[in-house]
Amino acid sequence: MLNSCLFLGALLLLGFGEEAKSVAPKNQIRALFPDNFRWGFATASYQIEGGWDADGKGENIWDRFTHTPGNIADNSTGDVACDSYHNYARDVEMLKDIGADYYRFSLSWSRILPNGTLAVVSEAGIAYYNNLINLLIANNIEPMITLYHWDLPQPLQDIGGWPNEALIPHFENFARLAYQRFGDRVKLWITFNEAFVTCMHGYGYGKHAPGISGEDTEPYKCAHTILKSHARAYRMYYDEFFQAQNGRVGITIDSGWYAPLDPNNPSDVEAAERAVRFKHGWFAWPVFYGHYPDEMRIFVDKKSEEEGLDQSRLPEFDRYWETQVKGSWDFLGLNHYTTELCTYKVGEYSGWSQDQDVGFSRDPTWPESASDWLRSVPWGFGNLLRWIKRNYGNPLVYVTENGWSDSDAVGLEDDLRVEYYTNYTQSMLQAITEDRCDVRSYTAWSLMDNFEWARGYSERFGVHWVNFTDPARPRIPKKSAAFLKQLFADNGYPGPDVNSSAESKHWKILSFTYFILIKFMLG
Ligand code: GBE
Repeated sequence: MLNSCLFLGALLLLGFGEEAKSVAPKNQIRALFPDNFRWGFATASYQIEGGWDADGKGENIWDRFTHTPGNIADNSTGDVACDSYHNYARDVEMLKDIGADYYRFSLSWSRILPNGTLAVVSEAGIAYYNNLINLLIANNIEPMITLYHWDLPQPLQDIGGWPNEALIPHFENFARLAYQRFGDRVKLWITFNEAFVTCMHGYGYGKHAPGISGEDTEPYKCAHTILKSHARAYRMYYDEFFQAQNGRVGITIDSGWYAPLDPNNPSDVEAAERAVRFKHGWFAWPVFYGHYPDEMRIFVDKKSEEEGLDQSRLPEFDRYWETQVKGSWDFLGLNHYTTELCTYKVGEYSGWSQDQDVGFSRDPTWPESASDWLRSVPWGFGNLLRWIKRNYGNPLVYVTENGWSDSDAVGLEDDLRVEYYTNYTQSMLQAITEDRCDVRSYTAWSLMDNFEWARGYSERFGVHWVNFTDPARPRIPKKSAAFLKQLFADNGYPGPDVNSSAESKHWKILSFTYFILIKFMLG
């Protein structure tokens, strides 16, 4: 009670508001996360492992895509990447050094099932993950597994990929094998990472593997298959494994925060709300409620009709699938990076990005990263968390990614990343402490620099520097690694030593005044 009053008082003092654009200077306030809050790092198989054809691994869509010239900014591939296939022990050492509670990594489907199906099971692939899992556990770091982080086996793309519902049983088989072989030790499962990106970038814009452009219908079909596959993997865990393994299964959904360009213009306010529903709601609404958000249904149905189609481009779940998909979560995984401004703008062609009638922009004053889509807008994070609380009934949230990119030139003194992590974790802390959002863990992206998809190695997201020209792929901690190590150890911002400095006396008096005030207000 005393602690939370002090914290509230300090927040009042610093003028935190719903859209506060500045945050407390770090280490000035005592602001701690709940005692059971957990900290970790994330990576993904294709981005770090390398060993693209090692020990019988099959070809996946990212192997095919990067081996086709012209697809990747710097013409690089993930053939070697961080070579974590050989360096995983070093990865665990870094996690240990930094004090991570858990490690979120993904399975390469074609390392385990070279053809994507149960026809061939690679024991070498399974052994790689067993070694990693065992070493993590030996070091008291909990494994959190993402089953699918974008690297579909090529043979499954050859039958149509995610727009084809034939993939549902294939994913179910892969998930079952993973539960069978790792589930005795792994208790946290994420079925899909950012299905939005798989569907829009892979099958809509064509900027990610498999490089298909078909924005009008393909992403909607892709999302539909993925939601059904997720639901099957979730239900099957409860039917076949939960009793023996007692783990938890969720899905990771990505979303920015979408704010009105002009908060005093009602159509901008509506556009922003529609944007969150089209982005986060596309996947989360079915998982919580069994159907797509009403706004999506109304907009896409209407446009499909105007286009003279005899059925909507947005598919529907029948009764059976509605009950399968609805409630298929134990926790909500959230990847959040940035914010965009929204205004009403009539769509120009057919497809998800135009169906919502929203025009997007960024405030030029928002600090820039090395990625054109990523600006630092800390208050957007808190607003998204509060939106999630309001719209889904305060679900248990694990933040499964959040991070910042810079260029090679920045090197080890990554001050902007430190600033980003400071400001974003404080915005999250405010949502937890003040607004009671049920967020229980935070995962930084990423443990180390890695293969940034279509951007190759030109954008670095790591808190460890990786030298990609050295065959040994050495990793060196950046300033941000030291910063997060301290943050994890302190479980927040412990503030100045209250017994020593003169400044602290001033804080004590102010906090006490607020404490009395709040106590008085609360009766
Ligand atoms: C996440 O995506 C991913 O889960 C993770 O794998 C990734 O490394 C990390 O964030 C950082 O990006 O040339 O038009 O394709 C835009 C975050 C691609 C959302 C980048 C795809 C941001 C969606 C560039 N975007 N990403 S291009």
